[in-house]
Amino acid sequence: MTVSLRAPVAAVRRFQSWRFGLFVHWGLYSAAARHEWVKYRERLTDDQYQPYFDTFDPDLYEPSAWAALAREAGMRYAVLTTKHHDGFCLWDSDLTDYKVTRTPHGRDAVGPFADAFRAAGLGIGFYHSLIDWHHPDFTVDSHHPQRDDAAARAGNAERDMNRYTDYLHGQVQELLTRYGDVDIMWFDFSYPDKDIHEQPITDGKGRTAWASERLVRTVRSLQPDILLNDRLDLPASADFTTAEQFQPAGPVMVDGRPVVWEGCQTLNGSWGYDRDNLDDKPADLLVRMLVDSVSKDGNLLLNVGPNARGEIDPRAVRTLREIGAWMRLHSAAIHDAGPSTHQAPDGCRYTQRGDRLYLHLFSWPMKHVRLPGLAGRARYARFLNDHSEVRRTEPAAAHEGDALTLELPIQRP
Ligand code: FUL
Repeated sequence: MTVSLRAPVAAVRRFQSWRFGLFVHWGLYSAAARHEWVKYRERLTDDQYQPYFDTFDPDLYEPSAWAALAREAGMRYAVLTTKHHDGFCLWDSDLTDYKVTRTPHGRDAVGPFADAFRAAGLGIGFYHSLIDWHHPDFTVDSHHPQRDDAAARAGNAERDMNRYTDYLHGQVQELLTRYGDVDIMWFDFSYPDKDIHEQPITDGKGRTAWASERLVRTVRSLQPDILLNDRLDLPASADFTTAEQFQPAGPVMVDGRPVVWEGCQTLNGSWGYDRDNLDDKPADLLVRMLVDSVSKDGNLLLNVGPNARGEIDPRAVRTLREIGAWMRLHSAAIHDAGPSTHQAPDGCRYTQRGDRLYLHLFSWPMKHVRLPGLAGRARYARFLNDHSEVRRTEPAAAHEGDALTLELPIQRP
């Protein structure tokens, strides 16, 4: 049997129709509450990190509340960190004791997540770190995670990567056989240094740590419709490209062709719960990022970092609700929508769904907006928030150009 490295087109289209999703970074680092990279950044030893494991007791973990909030925000899918770089597993893996069922919580956390989000009608994805600061066959030591570090990487020549590969593949199999249909497998092997990114980690015999092609074949044979992101060292398997914390200038191109892409954004620069970081992006900026993404044919995966009790903090809740208030009235311009072939005027974006063109004004102009190329093209114009008519003026004569002019009220709706 031959298994394609790519997801079926219908699954990719469905993913694109969702447009807006929730990213959830949750793990032991949520207790440290100062960034999910805390172990690396502060060079914490395993012993120093251990208290977060010994006390992990998210007594308020209620994924149906997360799912309800995601729905309210107008999101259509959610991606959970099953294992982040620290190696801690949120499910009851048979392959390690470094897992949620050995903490005071004592229960699987991935199953309830999958059930709650599916029950709310949302798609689900699993983030899974390919690098592992806890596994003895992957890390040099916990002070020295193998990332961006040539010396640490050179140490790999002495290693046998097979044990780590077996572990990784075995864990992915667990995730893809225990929880029903999974829509997205969001692997993470991302190195800021592009040169390093392009060279897979190998041992002395040239074996890569994650044997990507075999891994992808396993994933696809277990879940034929699943989507994979582009963070394996195997471009042929990427169903979508990831833009991390930036808005691409236009539709994302790879080798001169537009590709499916998903931007991922934090609320405040940290993916994990970061208690003292008040650098929150306001909801209206996040709405503009969402609109901008859709206008460039992308999705937005917006992150929250629940705290160690399992709750999304009140500031994040407020932001998501504010986005939800906008989505309640404007989601027609987002879900199932995509870019337009029309060129939006400066400071504006177009999204389009069928023959409906949605104009998004990032700043409120003085009374009029001119839409080049649209003279004679619009049957009707209205606001989305209240379906009130927007009066429009066509050019009176050919020499007046091809712009349609909309008349706007003084007060921004
Ligand atoms: C990065 C990771 O290192 C971050 O911690 C986060 O998970 C982000 C989405 O991907 O590469």
